[in-house]
Amino acid sequence: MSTIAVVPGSFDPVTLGHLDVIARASGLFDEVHVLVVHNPGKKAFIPLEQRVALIEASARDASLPESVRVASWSEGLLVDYCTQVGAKVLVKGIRSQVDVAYETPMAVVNRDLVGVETIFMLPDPSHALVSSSLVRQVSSLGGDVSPYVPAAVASYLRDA
Ligand code: COD
Repeated sequence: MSTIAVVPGSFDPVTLGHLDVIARASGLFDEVHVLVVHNPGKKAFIPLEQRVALIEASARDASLPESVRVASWSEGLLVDYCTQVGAKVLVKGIRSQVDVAYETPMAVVNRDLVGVETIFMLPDPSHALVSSSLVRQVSSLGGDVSPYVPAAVASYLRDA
């Protein structure tokens, strides 16, 4: 039976840190579903469909395997998606103790809800300080974000 892992996030926008975690996960699991989750409590910077398209373009440019798929989810629990596709694992990137503190309760609840396990993965240290919010801030103020994001995202933000 193939093992499916879900890498969820807002990906608003996808960064080189996210892409590093997705690439590492693709080496460990038969299928990796990168799931762009709509958070109704957050005002999106980039529309959901565009975030999906940017991850698809970035995965292609990085020559990630076809086992990496991109989807979006805007109804209900994250684990409902996992149940729907038969995924047993969530992969979350961890940059610091702050991420551990934020992610740990969610990991426990997700396991209680449907038995999905969460794996914490460390990015390459060169990407560990990158966040989507930092990219949004630099881009909004007219700065160059190309060191932090895939080329497709840098180009989208330049033209936006
Ligand atoms: N390097 C490595 N990992 C990174 C980096 C980086 N530079 N930047 C971010 N990450 C990790 C984050 O720690 C996170 O694990 C993931 O990448 C996604 O990050 P973001 O910022 O795109 O997304 P978030 O933090 O807004 O998370 C959105 C989720 C939907 C994943 C989250 O809110 C979630 O799991 N929600 C669960 C909703 C639910 O079902 N709740 C009920 C039960 S808990």
